Amino acid sequence: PENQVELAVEGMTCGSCVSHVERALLKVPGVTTATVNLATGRASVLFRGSIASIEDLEAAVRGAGYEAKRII
Ligand code: 9UX
Repeated sequence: PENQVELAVEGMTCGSCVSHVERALLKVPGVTTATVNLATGRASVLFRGSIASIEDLEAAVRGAGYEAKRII
């Protein structure tokens, strides 16, 4: 089954930042969809909960150079 989570992403200032975060999330095994909104600073992620954890998602965002916190 797929899980959905919203992350608050801090530190994005341009459209390329959005691409960086989306790519980082999509590289995490189990992630199927990652949509990042620059204006709201939010990332919506669909992932297979048996493969990826929310911690994995947060770590990926941080690894790309941004801060992430679960909000929903
Ligand atoms: Mo350009 Mo957005 O360095 O960080 S990708 S401002």
